[in-house]
Amino acid sequence: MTKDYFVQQPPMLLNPFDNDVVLQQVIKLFVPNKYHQSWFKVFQQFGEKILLEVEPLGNEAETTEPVLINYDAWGRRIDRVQVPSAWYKLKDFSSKNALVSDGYQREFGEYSRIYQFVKLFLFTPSSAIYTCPLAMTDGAARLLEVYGDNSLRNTYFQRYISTDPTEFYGSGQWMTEKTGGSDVSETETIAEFDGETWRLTGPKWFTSGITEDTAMTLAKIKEGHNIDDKVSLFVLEIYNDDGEPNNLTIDKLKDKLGTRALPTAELTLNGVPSKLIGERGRGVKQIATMLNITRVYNAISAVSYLQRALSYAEDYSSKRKAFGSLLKDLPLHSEILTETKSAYLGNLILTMWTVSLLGKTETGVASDQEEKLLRLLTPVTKLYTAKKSFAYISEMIEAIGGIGYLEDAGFPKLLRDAQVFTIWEGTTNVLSLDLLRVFRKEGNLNFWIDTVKPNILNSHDQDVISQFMEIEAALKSYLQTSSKFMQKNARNLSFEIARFSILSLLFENKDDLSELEDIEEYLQFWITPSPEFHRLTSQKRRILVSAS
Ligand code: MFK
Repeated sequence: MTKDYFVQQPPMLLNPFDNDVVLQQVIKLFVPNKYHQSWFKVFQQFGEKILLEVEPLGNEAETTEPVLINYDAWGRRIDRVQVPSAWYKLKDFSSKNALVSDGYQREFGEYSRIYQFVKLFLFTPSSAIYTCPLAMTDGAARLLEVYGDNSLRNTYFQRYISTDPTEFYGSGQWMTEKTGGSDVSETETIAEFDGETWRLTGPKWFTSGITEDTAMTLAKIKEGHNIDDKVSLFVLEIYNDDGEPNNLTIDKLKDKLGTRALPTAELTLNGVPSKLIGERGRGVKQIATMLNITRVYNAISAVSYLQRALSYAEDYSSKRKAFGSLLKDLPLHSEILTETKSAYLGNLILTMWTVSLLGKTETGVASDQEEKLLRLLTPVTKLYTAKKSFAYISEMIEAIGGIGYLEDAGFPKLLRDAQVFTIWEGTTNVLSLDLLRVFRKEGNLNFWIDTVKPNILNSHDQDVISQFMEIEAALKSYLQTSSKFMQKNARNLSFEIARFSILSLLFENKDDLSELEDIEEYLQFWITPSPEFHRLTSQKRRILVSAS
């Protein structure tokens, strides 16, 4: 008879809303009491749907990766991207559950974006990152809301925000070309008017959401022999009425580190019929509207992935024994979990602040200061959450030990996917430089200092106050330095703006967060000076030299 050896109980995915007290507390900070009960009921039920519907679809999509079939048996070029039916079911689920629509129906006024983003938060880690097409669709909707004419608003916009899967359109965002992922002004795609429509010709190099319906893209307008210096913005339909690629070839699917269920293609446009959006030559400025939405999606996705890894590691720590104790009772193991939870809380509260400012701005109730804060916090939140998410997911995989490293246990996917959050929608460097663009445009940083400083001073925590004074002085000095010096320090600045924004939010809401048992420890984590703080403050002499 064979002996029954020990088999470890695995960590379980539980209802992601019910089991997340941090999320519940943070939501309460940003929305009025009158919504708490009814929203929480919706989120609880939505959490059940995630377990019962989305998780199986996501798993199915992950196990059957997209395939590109360029030719049929007869040698005809067909360029068909084959994805499992689960991928389309995720799309249907998204429209039925109003994952884009909620942000535009605005049932809860300025709070509608928070409502929407909580649902996206719950959806994302189970969805095989179908959130990526949703991000682009939402960004496309916002573009048309701001820049679209009536015809575009009555057609594509209505479809992007539809809750009827037979009407719903998803959109891609085709910016990247071989000439530039960051510097999109170098685009080689040309737009020519043929008397009836604009026709686009050129290469597109990183086109996610190739199975969606439309795409927003950039091209330079050519008239006769003249080609514009600046890019313009266009919308196009990816497939024609017969379901074939619409005057374009799909040349290759990217072989990516993560997000493998999401088809990302290389394309050649061969005269794709397109519509011009907004003003000619203002493509970069206009598509930035879309980027600012997708960057907030990036942040919520990064934080949701971090939460998923943490929830697995926490559950595991209450099931796994080592050295005579459950892992959760081992001081060092528990310390790492607490540190990760602190990171999660801080990143979530920062993201929700940004989401709340987005909602206020879009519904016209934001003050001038809040609009400026949104512009500043969007790149900062995106870059910060991406970096922290990847680092702490790695910690949580380590906390699960050897099984954490196994593909068939499901954890490595979290880390592989999370790497994209640092690249997609702009790298950490590009976003740090975007912060400098905010400085240049806004002239000074007083609107940020005026917002966070009172909360820092009210903390009566001398350590935090003196750190803030140093950062405030450093920031003011930096604004006087050379562009090169500022660029070199842009990451340090961004990271510290993120940390002090989080500290400000935590101190402002400390009493309301008191239900979180370890709130003092979470605060301490954020108070501890970061490497970026040391880098910024240890360079005062260099600042003076650079400024002189
Ligand atoms: C989820 C899975 C994904 C699957 C895999 C994907 C892998 C990754 C594939 C990729 O390729 S991701 C890379 C995506 N690319 C980007 O995110 C673009 C990164 N580059 C930037 O963000 C640049 O900053 C940007 C192209 C937006 C601008 O560069 P420029 O050409 O130097 O812009 P410029 O001249 O400073 O600004 C032009 C106008 O836009 C200015 O306005 P004005 O003309 O009125 O002065 C700017 O103020 C405005 N602007 C720029 N960024 C803005 C903005 N306005 C508002 N918000 C912003 N963020």
